[in-house]
Amino acid sequence: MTDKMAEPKIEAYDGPAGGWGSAQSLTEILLREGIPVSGAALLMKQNKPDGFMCVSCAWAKPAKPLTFEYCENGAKATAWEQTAKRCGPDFFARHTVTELRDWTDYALEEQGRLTHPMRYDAGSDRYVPVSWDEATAAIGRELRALDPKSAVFYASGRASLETSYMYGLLARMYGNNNLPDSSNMCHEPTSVGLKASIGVPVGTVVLEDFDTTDLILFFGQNVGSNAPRMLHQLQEARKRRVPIVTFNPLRERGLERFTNPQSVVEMATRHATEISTQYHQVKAGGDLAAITGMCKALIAADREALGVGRPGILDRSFIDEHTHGFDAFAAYCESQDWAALEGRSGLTRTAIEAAATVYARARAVIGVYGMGLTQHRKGTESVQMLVNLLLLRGNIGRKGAGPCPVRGHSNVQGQRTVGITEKPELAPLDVLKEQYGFEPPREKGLNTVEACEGIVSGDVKAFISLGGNFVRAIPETVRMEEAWRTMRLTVQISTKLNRSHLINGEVAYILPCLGRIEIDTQASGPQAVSMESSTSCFHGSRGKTNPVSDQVRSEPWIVAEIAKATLEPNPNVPWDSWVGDYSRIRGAMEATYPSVFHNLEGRMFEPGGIHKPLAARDRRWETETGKANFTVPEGIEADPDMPLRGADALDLITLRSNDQFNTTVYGYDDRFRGVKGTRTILFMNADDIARLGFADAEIVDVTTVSDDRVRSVKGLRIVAYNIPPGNCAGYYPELNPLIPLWHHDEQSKTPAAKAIPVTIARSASTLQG
Ligand SMILES: Nc1nc2c(c(=O)[nH]1)N[C@H]1C(S)=C(S)[C@@H](COP(=O)(O)OP(=O)(O)OC[C@H]3O[C@@H](n4cnc5c(=O)[nH]c(N)nc54)[C@H](O)[C@@H]3O)O[C@H]1N2
Ligand SMILES: Nc1nc2c(c(=O)[nH]1)N[C@H]1C(S)=C(S)[C@@H](COP(=O)(O)OP(=O)(O)OC[C@H]3O[C@@H](n4cnc5c(=O)[nH]c(N)nc54)[C@H](O)[C@@H]3O)O[C@H]1N2
Ligand SMILES: [Mo]
Repeated sequence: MTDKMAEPKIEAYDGPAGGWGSAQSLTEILLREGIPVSGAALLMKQNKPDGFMCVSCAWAKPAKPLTFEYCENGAKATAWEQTAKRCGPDFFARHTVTELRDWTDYALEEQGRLTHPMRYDAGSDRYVPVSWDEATAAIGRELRALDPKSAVFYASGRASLETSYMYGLLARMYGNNNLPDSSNMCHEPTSVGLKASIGVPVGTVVLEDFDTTDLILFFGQNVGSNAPRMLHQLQEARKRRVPIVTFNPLRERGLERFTNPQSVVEMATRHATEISTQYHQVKAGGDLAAITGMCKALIAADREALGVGRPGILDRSFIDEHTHGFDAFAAYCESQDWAALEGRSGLTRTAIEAAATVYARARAVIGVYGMGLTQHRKGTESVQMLVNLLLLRGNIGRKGAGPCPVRGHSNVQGQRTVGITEKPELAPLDVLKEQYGFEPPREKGLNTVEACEGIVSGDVKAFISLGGNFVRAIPETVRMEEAWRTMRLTVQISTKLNRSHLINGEVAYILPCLGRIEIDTQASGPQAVSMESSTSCFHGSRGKTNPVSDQVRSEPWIVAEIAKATLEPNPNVPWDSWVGDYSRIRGAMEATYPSVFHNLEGRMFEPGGIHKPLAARDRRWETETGKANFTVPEGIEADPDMPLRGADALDLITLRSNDQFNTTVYGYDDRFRGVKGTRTILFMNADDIARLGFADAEIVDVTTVSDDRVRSVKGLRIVAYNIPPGNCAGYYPELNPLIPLWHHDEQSKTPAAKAIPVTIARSASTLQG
């Protein structure tokens, strides 16, 4: 089955981010999902202190929310979860798994919410209904028969702090630290890079910093599509004439201009605020060079000023008191050659110096970043280079300043806080040992890439998934799908059907769960859960709607049942009592992390949330040197294989459209980029199209440059686009077959999804969507 799509159309979009286009797009999805317009009253509860926390992105929730504290994409995510459509046993009876493998991501999730636990039946090649008792007993039996090192417990970043805490404990009591989470594909360079540089694995900026900052630097984050509520902070800052300097290969609409869809006046007058004051179309992977250039310019200007007796540009007292490694870093910058920096960044020296000049004038600077900085072979070094820039003028641990990684899933950061990590040193193993009386495993567990390697080699035999669509989100689709089906056990705790359910192991279960928006009633009554935002604030969340079916269970309940069926009973771990009253799970979390969750129960519904203590905010540096570290990278090249590429190779960026949440495809329009009715496209620079002998709208095949195996995606339509020469771009996850598993950040092993070397050829296949 394929989707019925309108004839694809490519047409430049003139509107701002937000505005009338956003209102229209939202109405369309509410209608399609069968949500009555009165049901939209639900949206009024979104991101409010007494309501539910959005299931889309992790952006901060203000203490004084707007009347409509949601955005187009947050509302789409609510509509997607609250759809009137259902995917139950009758659906599975009608379709074999082999048949469903040919369906698109869109078609699968469009079937609606999963309603019953299902077991894979190899004889009929179908999923068949199973009771919860049978399902959890069988999963426990399978896990007990395996070497604990051969099972993986993945978490996509949505599940609550309570569920995640229990899930981490389950894995460790079972016997491993194999706890990769979606963060391994996303902000792991942040966890590794910021921890080494400034001693905390997360950003230091909180919402109030946007009120006092004098400059925002913006690297590789598409705010208009992926964290739209942040546009309100950016718009407010622009009203105070705060400059915003953006580095992005694509001119993203949300970074150009914004009309607040909640302002009657702005909507009526079609008034839009200009967002970026400087827009630098850096080449993919060129940030390392661009930021090095800014640092070089600042160091030179400082030297010059001091030489003629003027005050310096750098914050010397901060550098002396708080940092380590400045001299080596300054020497490194001075030794860099401008021509090389220009060549690699794709920016002129003048442009880089213009950015450095604005930076030198600002007292408090925020450095915002997203996947454009992290998803590279040198992703960690890129993050650390941004920290270097901030350190030069003391822009960490000061009001209105600091690094601001924009996290992805709504609780991805929180999952790390409660022990979902493959790195044993990041989990309080001794405390857990004491608290629960068991011997936690001490060996490093598998991260995402290592879990994939283990599946290929046959060492990993079971994969439990707490949400997500792992098979579709990882690199190397073709080889991974083959290897996946050799596993003994696959378990998916999910809300909607996706491709990971169909690439199943020998024994496979789908366990349908409640979403966060639904009322979760347990022995003690309706329950609340908590999560952590991108700015390290904890918030409570209460479900508001009736469960989609009486057969779905809550995530804590499912985790507890798997644990009870798998583990020897341990009187110190009261799984049933926890599930009966989630405040007891929060009590256990507080016992494990007393300073982090002090009185979480009493404070989780406070407006603005509870701030997690962050040493670096107070200029306490919990690093190896006890200082904030300047880091010298290996070089300015974000991809060590770059010199091996031929002249015909382009660097492919994979990214999100405005109509998807990760592997969830809401629709086929990417309004801001002017694409309608298709996702199988390749954005290319017009000069490259001509130079390589193609034409706009031509259908092409794309192949990865590598010498180990052939990786291709066929039938993409060329779209001439404003993108730097030498770069091209297309949509994730359709292009994931092109990413080699080894193409990852060296330090954190985050797949490098943003600069994949590819060549392009005229397509042998005929026209595609
Ligand atoms: N609506 C919606 N919201 C989401 C998501 C979603 O899919 N849909 N996903 C969530 C998740 S899990 C995450 S991690 C975030 C992701 O949010 P983003 O970090 O915005 O992720 P991407 O869409 O991958 O886009 C990254 C941006 O980086 C730019 N870019 C690419 N390469 C480079 C480069 O080398 N340098 C620079 N400077 N820029 C570059 C791209 O042009 C693009 O604008 O959003 C979260 N929020
Ligand atoms: N090429 C390329 N690949 C990428 C990226 C990229 O930019 N380019 N980005 C990477 C990034 S940043 C990320 S975070 C990963 C995302 O990887 P994942 O987090 O694994 O994938 P999602 O698409 O977010 O998962 C969607 C599924 O989650 C389930 N789900 C939704 N809500 C709930 C819930 O409340 N509970 C449970 N249990 N399940 C739920 C639904 O069944 C849905 O089908 O992909 C990565 N892959
Ligand atoms: Mo992410």
